[in-house]
Amino acid sequence: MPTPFTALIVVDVQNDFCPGGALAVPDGAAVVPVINEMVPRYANVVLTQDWHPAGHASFASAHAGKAPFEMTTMPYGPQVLWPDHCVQGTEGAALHKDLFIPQAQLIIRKGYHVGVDSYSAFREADRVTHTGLAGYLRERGITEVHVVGLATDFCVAWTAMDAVAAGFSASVIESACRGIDLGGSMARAWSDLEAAGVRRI
Ligand code: VGL
Ligand code: ZN
Repeated sequence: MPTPFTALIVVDVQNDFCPGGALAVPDGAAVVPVINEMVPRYANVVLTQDWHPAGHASFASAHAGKAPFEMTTMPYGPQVLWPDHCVQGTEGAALHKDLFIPQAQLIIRKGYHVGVDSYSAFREADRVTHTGLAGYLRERGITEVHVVGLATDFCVAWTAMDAVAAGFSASVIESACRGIDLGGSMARAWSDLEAAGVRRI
């Protein structure tokens, strides 16, 4: 149950991650009514948007000879290469039209540095550049986060694990998430989440 010190973080419920989008998560739009229904129980709600400049380094199209879903090595480590998605200001980067969260207090955008990906809403993939979300939550007296949205095995999982790393208690609400499941990434995400102390609701 949320307390007055719990924030719901709604991760990347954007057109490109829904059926018909550039990086569609299977059944991704199914999270929309589930999230709409839970939101009134929260005093604090934060949304995130994956928000890449054109030519972003996480796009396969930015790497000669590479195809989407292949791996590459970035200065900060291994990186999955994705189809072009969530380009700043495009319809694909917009929130799903049926997501209804008028009381959301903050929209945090991430992945806007052209050379660095950011699955986590707290910390970019270089693991040192912070987005400011932890400071925002802390200043508002929030101690706990519930994480929902897309995709379970990437942005949801990394956000929940970084929430714990930043000192918050964190839960992932499974019925309000859907995953990509690339090469066993769903099973790995759930075991990493458990090991990090994230609760699975
Ligand atoms: C995501 C892959 C690339 C996500 C974002 O929202 O899970 N996945 N960019
Ligand atoms: Zn992305």
